[in-house]
Amino acid sequence: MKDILTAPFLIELVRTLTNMYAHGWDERNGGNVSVLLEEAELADFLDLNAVIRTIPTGFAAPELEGKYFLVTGTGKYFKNAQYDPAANLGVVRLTDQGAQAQLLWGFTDGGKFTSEFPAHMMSHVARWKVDPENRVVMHCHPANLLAMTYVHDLDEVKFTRTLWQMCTECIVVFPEGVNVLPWMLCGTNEIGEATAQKMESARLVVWAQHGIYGAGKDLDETFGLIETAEKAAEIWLKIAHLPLVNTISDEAMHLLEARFGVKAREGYLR
Ligand code: 2HA
Ligand code: ZN
Repeated sequence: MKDILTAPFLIELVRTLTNMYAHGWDERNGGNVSVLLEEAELADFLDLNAVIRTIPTGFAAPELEGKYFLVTGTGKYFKNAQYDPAANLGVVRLTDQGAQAQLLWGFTDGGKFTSEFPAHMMSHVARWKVDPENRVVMHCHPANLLAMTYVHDLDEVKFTRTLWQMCTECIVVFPEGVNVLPWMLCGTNEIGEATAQKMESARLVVWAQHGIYGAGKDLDETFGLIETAEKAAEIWLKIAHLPLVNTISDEAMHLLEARFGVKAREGYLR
């Protein structure tokens, strides 16, 4: 059996969490990440019959049966993951259609997965319907996107168009736009279901006055999505109070669509 601390999936997650913390997106215990793992990639590192303990999840979905996830722990600080991965992270296998999580590694101080586990698992299920390759769900609290939700209309078309207009790359990186949820109580199945529903039409879901969810095929793609939206929000906050002289026109957006082979969300461009 190889040492799991040398597993590429673990090293990549720890590097990503460290980077997210460095970006200021994950103060204290803010944020959470889950990564779908294949049984074959885990089998080199763990005895998959050795269940440490079983933790109830409080939700179920048939698509989750037998799935493995590497996930951040509740109350854990991203900044500490690199120093003690085994206390801050865990590997679980979902059984009983997701109602039970069998801990196979990690959460060594008796902890468990993030309080946002429902939103993560329901978002994975939602993304698989539109993208069977989706493996990552990421949540964090980037300051500029968060600030924007206090002063910008939360209408999804308006919010998306503003972000697209802030950097040329935005429409290329997230042509489906960003979906937005109003403020809701976090950590509940309700916000999990609402997030998952929004995830069916976009990989980015803003939680007003809280943060953002991203989903993608891998950690780089998902990090990059959030990074790009956050950069656009930063630019918007720099210019929103100034007289607007220039912008990226819808005509220019159509040129970007053609040049980069992307299609903007239906009805979002004129
Ligand atoms: O505690 O970000 O939404 C981690 C969170 C909750
Ligand atoms: Zn949060």
